[in-house]
Amino acid sequence: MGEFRVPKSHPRYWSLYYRHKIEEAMEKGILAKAGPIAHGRGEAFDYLIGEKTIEPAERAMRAAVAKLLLAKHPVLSVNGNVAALVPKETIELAKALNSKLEINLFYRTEERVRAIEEELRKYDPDIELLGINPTRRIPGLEHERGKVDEEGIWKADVVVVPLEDGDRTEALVAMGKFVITIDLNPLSRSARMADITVVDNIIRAYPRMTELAREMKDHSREELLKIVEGYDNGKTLGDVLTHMKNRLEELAKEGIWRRAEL
Ligand code: PTJ
Repeated sequence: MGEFRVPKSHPRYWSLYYRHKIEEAMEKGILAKAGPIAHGRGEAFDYLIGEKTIEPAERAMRAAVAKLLLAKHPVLSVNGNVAALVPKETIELAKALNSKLEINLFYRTEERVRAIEEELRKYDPDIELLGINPTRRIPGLEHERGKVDEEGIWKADVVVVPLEDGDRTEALVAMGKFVITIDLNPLSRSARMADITVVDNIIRAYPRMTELAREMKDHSREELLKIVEGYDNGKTLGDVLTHMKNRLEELAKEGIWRRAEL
């Protein structure tokens, strides 16, 4: 496997670093063929928000963590892109939230499930992983795309489905699940269908959600409920679009030509 040789001084170091992670994951059989396409789309939207966590995302993360701490049976879903980018951070977040982890794939093959399991076990060999032998089906989705674990997503009251296809998000909402997604594209179907949408790069969002979970775990039920009830996903998505519009307008006014710091 090729080594990552780009010097840290490169202005796009982190972008190239995560691309390398995507390439490596492809070689290890973790990623779906469509994985790099999804990654590229994410990168494009990250440019538009300014490659940082914006206030509407922080607001969504706070509500998401509150809801997950209140949940009876929270589940974090793991797909190929998530295992490629944030394997360790996913395990840390699951532990901070006391949540189950389920490998759940849009393009499911048993080889990919095994490759993802192997990747996650590098960071914790004893971690409980669901989704290896799923026995249930999400109603309305055909065979491979709909498989879920009886003890995981099937039973869950709150599910986090990051970097997810919109059709599946909608099917989970129709099953009565409270659905949280992480998606850099605020216009995607997933972003529009979920109960809470965190428009941020999962690379920034998961570590921040872990911090929030540790900070908020001693909050009372009432405090957590107040955060969830005061949250409005429609407003959050609108605020993300306004952020993008304002940012582009400001850049257009100030000029971007030969501005190296952007
Ligand atoms: O591993 P599998 O088989 O479950 O397949 C995973 C992919 C991602 C290929 C599959 O779920 C898929 O096709 O998803 P979509 O419909 O391309 O949606 C993925 C969404 O994630 C897009 O809206 C991207 O903008 C967004 N995205 C990509 N990378 C990131 C991201 N959002 C947050 N952080 C990222 N790093």
